[in-house]
Order: sequence, then structure tokens, then C-alpha cells
Amino acid sequence: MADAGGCIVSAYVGLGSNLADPLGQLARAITALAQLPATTLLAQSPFYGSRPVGPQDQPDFVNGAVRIDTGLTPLQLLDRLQAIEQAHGRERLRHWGPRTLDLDLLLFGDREIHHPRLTVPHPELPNRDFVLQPLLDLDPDLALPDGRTLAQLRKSCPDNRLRPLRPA
Ligand code: A4P
Ligand code: MG
Repeated sequence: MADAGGCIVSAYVGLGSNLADPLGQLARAITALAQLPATTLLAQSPFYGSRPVGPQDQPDFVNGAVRIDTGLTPLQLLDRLQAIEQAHGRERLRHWGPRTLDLDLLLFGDREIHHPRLTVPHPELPNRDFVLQPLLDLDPDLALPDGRTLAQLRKSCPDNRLRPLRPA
């Protein structure tokens, strides 16, 4: 466990794509996540189609999430996620705009992280059904570090017309 801090933490990564074969992008990203050092891919959610949040002049998204155990630190993991995004041809053109692949670190154990490069839990998590539903598929009892359950949050978050695309 060369670059690990010594302890293994359960983390959740959200995946999104709305360009260049989104389903294929997510499938290849999950293969890349499974190959990260000091990391085990434990489970993947079903994939969902969703209406875009943000600019509406872009295609619908495909979204999903995975659960991993990792010995990487949160910033090491973020670096790895961004490297996978780059390898998938990610261009940062427009905030909340279209993208080949977006990997967000949603939860990192029960830690709250406030760093210039990284906020965990992901700040938009409570507002996004396309994040909450895949997380609930992975663990219906998940809660934020502040105690709010994802099941509660799911009931009050906006509707982005989620539709299951295929079983995981
Ligand atoms: N960053 C801070 N915290 C995190 C975190 N927890 N995980 C920083 C990942 N990155 C984090 O991200 C900008 C910077 O956020 C990174 O450099 C990192 O240091 P970005 O991916 O380059 O930019 P962005 O995606 O335009 O902005 P942002 O705020 O990350 O957008 P989101 O939240 O990723 O939302 N609609 C649907 N239906 N489905 C989607 O998946 N996604 C987005 C993007 C918009 N609308 C969507 C979807
Ligand atoms: Mg992002």
C-alpha cells in the first residue's frame, strides 16, 4: 500500500456523461476505477438517464455511482479521478456544461473536507436525484456526516426525470 495513509476508507464516486457514448464512458471509467492503486471496487449502481441540471441546451446525462474501499488520501483520490477524466477526453469548457466524463468524490467515509480543491460531501449531493438514487441503490441506509439520511434527502430533492437504463 505504497501511497496510502495506512487506513482503508469506504468512499463513493459519482459518474456522469452526456457526450460521445455516455454508457460506454461510464463502463470504461468503472474499469479504470477498479484498477486504482490501493483501492478495491466493491459495487456499482445501476445507470440512470437524467435531464441536465444547469444549461438546458445539452443532451441528457447518464449517471451512476460506485462504492470503493481505498487507502488513498482524499486528494490522492481526486488526482486519480481527474486523471481518468482527462484520459476520457474531458474538456472544461462551461460550468455545468456537457462533458465526456465527470467523476465526483461524493462521500469519503464520514469525513467532512473543506479544501480549496475538494469539498466532501459533494456540495450538490443533497439536491440531485441522479446522485442520491444511485447511492441509495448501493446502500439504502447511507447518511451524511451531519446525520441527514439520503432517503430523507431523496424525498425533497428536485425531479430530473430519472429513468433506469439497464441493470448494473
Ligand atoms: N472539486 C471540489 N470538490 C469536489 C468533489 N467532491 N469531487 C473541485 C470532484 N471535484 C471536486 O470541477 C471543478 C473543480 O471542483 C475540480 O477541479 C475539483 O478540484 P469540474 O468537474 O472541473 O467542473 P464542473 O463539473 O463544471 O463543476 P462542478 O461544480 O464540479 O459541477 P458538478 O457538480 O460536477 O456538476 N446534470 C445531470 N443530469 N447529471 C450530471 O451528472 N453534472 C453536472 C456537473 C451538471 N449537470 C448535470 C450533471
Ligand atoms: Mg465535477
